[in-house]
Amino acid sequence: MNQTSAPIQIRPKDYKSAIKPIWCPGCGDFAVLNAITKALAFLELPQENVALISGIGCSSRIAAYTSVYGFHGVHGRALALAAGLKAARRELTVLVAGGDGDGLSIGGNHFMHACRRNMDMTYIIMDNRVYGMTKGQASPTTAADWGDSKLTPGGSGIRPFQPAQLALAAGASFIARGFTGDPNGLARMLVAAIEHPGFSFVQTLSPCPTFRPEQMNWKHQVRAFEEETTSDPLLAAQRIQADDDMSTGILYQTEVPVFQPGQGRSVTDVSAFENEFEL
Ligand SMILES: Cc1ncc(C[n+]2csc(CCOP(=O)(O)OP(=O)(O)O)c2C)c(N)n1
Ligand code: SF4
Repeated sequence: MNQTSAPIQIRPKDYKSAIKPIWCPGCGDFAVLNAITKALAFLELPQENVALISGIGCSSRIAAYTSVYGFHGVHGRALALAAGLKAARRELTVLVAGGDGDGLSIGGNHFMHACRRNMDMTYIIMDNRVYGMTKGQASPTTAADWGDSKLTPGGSGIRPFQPAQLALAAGASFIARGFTGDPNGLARMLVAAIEHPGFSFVQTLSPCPTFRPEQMNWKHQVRAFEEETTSDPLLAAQRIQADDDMSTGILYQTEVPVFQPGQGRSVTDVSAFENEFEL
């Protein structure tokens, strides 16, 4: 008798590793992990065709918690590592994840250039507006008056970035803001980000109940962006500027040539440089 075997369906849990997360109870990062695994299962991407690169921080531990290829890298250097990987292995789906400190402070320069370079990858900033791993210092997305401590008496006194505004100014072609309180919405957003050709930026509001317990109220403050996604950068800039950094949705999406070294370009043989610089 002919046996027809049903196709093996890949499930979100298949993308999780055997390592149990050590995030604090209630940390938003659990929901980011779930959203990533749901998005990968929806897209039916084989584990061996995906890589998740991260920096350093509580959020950056995420690479170890998945079963796809991973690299838990160096603080602020996840995007640089990812760019190198994508240049060498263009067939891989490359995801990058880390904290607001990792991506916007020490890694801020890499972020700007990743936006304008537009290599095909998805970057998730798990934004808790604090340095969680190092016990609660102000980050570039922390309000100026938050965090009265010996290090920052009365708060840092420095105005925060709006990450979406920064991404737009730097030339990102896909800008979204998600929330861990809506993991299914976040998963759908990640599917759109992964499918977008080019650099997709997904700022994810991910509460840190340990150092910012007041963020547990985000579920009452976060709302969906009222407008449809725009491809007009001026309109996007106005909307992002007028927003309080708490509205979720795909804010901006446009088509820009994707940068892939070696694709459609001539590649210089390194030995040619040796001749040029010979004394
Ligand atoms: C080069 C370097 N500088 C500083 C540190 C210390 N450090 C580790 S994690 C971190 C910040 C973590 O904050 P964030 O990136 O926002 O992630 P979270 O822990 O909040 O998820 C810092 C400053 C480091 N590991 N390496
Ligand atoms: S310190 Fe904050 S960011 Fe880090 S695991 Fe705990 S709740 Fe999450």
